[in-house]
Amino acid sequence: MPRVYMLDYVAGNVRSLVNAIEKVGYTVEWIKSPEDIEKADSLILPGVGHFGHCMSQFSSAGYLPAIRKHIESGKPFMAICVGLQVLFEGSSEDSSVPGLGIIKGTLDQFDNTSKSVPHIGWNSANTAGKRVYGLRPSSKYYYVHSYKVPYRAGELESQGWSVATARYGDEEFVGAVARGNILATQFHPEKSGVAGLRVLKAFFRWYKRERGPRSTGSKRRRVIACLDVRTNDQGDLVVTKGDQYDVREKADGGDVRNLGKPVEMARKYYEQGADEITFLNITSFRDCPLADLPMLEILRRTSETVFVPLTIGGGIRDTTDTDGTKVSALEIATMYFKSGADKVSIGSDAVTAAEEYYRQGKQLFGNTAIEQISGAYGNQAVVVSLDPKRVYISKPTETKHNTVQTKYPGPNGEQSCWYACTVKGGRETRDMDVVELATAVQAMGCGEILLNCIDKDGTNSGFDLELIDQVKNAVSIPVIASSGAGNPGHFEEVFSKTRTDAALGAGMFHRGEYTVKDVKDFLGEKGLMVRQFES
Ligand code: 1PR
Repeated sequence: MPRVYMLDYVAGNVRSLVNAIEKVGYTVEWIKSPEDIEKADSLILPGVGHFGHCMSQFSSAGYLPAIRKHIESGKPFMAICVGLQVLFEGSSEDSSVPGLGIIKGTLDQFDNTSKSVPHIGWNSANTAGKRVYGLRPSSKYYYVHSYKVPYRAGELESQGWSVATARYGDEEFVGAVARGNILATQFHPEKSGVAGLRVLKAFFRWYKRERGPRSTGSKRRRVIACLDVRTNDQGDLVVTKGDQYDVREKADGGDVRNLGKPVEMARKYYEQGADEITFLNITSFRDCPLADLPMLEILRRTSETVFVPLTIGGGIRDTTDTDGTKVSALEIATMYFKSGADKVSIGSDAVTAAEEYYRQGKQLFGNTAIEQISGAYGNQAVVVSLDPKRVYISKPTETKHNTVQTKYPGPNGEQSCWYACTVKGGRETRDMDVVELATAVQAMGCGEILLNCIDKDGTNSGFDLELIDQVKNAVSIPVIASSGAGNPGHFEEVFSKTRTDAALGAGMFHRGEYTVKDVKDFLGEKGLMVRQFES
């Protein structure tokens, strides 16, 4: 297989990119020093994370002159996400560090007053009719970023760049640029299903032939399939599903419900058109060395066939390995990212961190798992999973917590409730409500909230719209509605009645009652925009 060369630095999920490149027929050779760049006849700059962190890493490892030289020599060069951003002159994400300055212009942050930031999801890369590396106006590509290059018509074009644009809310930004030997995408081709693989294929086809490209030329609802994974009584890692978090069969000796194998099920949902796959490791297995965690192998195998974003949750906290070594949450997250995850999801540890945040008068010290992981990999890589439970009260003044006037009265006719946060899979309830938790984790650098609901989990009775409204109104980061989906109509309901950014289903897919495609077809029929799966 022909080879392409990729820069090896701490840049989030590079494994998925390697898998995608292999999928389109090439092998990846790692660049480990500036001297390697000189010898390489192509260069791929992957990137997830922080502009300043990324530039400082290149600079301290002595890569900057070699990257510039490579680009100027006319050899093929491809950059992805932060890789695109560093080609510009600078970014307000870190104004103390200049970019490479290959392209004129600077980045700024999306405005979050009327939309969720980061911008996470499927969007266009519109080339206004020009042919640019397989980009199609009808295709959707996966974006995850807080900073963007604002698009000003004609500006980049006048410097010879072909530009593909996208719109988020009322902001138009640069989705991809190409000129001569350079292709840079703000979206992740390796996470954009067949449309993304087509871009990689087109770039590498051009690269292989060593000739120029033939021409240099609103928001979609995300449907997520979630797999709760745990070890069953026989010691096998299985997909399970609870009713209000109880995953044991009511009969048959109360065994852990076994609904199938994680890797195979993830692939099935990807092929049905899932926009993302989430694995929640619902019991933390700590009886083997961390490096041998079975979940790492599951991620590695899943990322070979699943080309949409993967999130992994469960057990992400500072811990002690079986040999007594202390291992930080950041190190655990790094293992997951290296194995193919794009995001990590933190549950119990986020509640503990939020309690400390309030105890310290809302001060941040940079030492929580959320701050450390988002500092290294960007806030889009950190999801916090909330496991709230309804607490009914007869009137709002009875509690200090943020309450909801509910349409669904409690057992004694109570018309108000608040949502209490829980830890350890709902086994312990804390004196903190969801609004307090969501706003605290947002301040720490969490980029997205996975909003479960213990009362609704496994009930097939629809999402808790009151809970989703309360949290969505409290934060500016994206919210994923979870728990209670029983049919495609529930997805339509949550998307049309709340401002949720994504919705997740589990049991209805696992039991084979509906496919992800059924849900997306139904949403499409109802006039809601969804990404269609391209085969
Ligand atoms: O606390 O950081 O180790 O993370 C543990 C993670 O495991 C948390 O994200 C927590 O939500 C999850 N978890 C723990 N115990 C359970 C359990 O079910 N016993 N599962 C559990 C949470 C809930 C959803 C589920 C939706 C949709 N699963 O992810 O998929 O409710 O279900 P439905 O559509 O069938 O209603 P930490």
